[in-house]
Amino acid sequence: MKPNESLKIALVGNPNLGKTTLFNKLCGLNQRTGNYPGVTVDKKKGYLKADGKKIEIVDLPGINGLYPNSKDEELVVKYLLNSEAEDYPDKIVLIVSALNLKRNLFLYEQIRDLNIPLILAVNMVDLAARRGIFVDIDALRKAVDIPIVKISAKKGTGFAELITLFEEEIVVKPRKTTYIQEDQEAILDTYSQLTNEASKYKAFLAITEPNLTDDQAEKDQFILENEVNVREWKTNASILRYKHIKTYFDTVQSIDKTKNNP
Ligand SMILES: Nc1nc2c(ncn2[C@@H]2O[C@H](COP(=O)(O)OP(=O)(O)OP(=O)(O)O)[C@@H](O)[C@H]2O)c(=O)[nH]1
Ligand SMILES: [Mg+2]
Repeated sequence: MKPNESLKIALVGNPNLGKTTLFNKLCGLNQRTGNYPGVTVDKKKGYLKADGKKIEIVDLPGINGLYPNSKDEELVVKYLLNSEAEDYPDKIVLIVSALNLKRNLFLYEQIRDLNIPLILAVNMVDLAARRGIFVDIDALRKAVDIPIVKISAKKGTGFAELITLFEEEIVVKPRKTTYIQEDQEAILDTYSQLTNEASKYKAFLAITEPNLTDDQAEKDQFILENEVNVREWKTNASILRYKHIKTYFDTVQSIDKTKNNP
């Protein structure tokens, strides 16, 4: 962050889980929300005043993962990957829904590997409680090891804690790779060295996602020479990530089956 510039916080998450509802409440705005995915299609800026300081909040379209399947998703993924850009956020708030936690944690697992200062906000806790779905925040904090807060964007609960986290320093702790098989990791390391890409996961995305970087001819050459099966790498990465989520998920969520949960 440059002097005199305001802190920039970006709201990221799967579609339809309350990003814009949170954005509107934080910034006193009235952007469109709706109970279906794909309501937000562009990047929107707003401002929040906290302790007399102006904080910039960026609302984004929902994404299912870092493998973009539409122009809206591509906009968000490129924004997250381009850490040299002027408008790169200082922190990301990753919003997940207590109703859909396992699926939403998949995106968490991907974004975590970008090594960006990250806050996890578990939304919809009001609705989840009514349906008998409970998230053990302490267990989740222990599993993910990043700042985490429970909120209801609709009811405005948990906001004070969230805003405090906006201003706190977040130390990014790189972690062990979870998404690639050991025998493939050496190939990834070679690509990182060749391209001077410090982030292993960004190197992985460059190899497996044709639309995210420009040097396609060089990438194709590398893929050919190293016999990389891109489709297999991507499928394996998803399987390995879900396997990793399974190692902690049962400690995190409990369901009261007597309640009418869908
Ligand atoms: N019960 C409850 N509903 C919520 C909460 N937060 C958001 N909603 C509802 O969830 C729906 C989706 O909200 P949005 O804010 O449009 O979601 P979004 O993540 O911006 O969606 P996209 O822009 O499509 O990615 C709306 O119907 C909201 O009213 C919450 O904390 N509790
Ligand atoms: Mg939205």
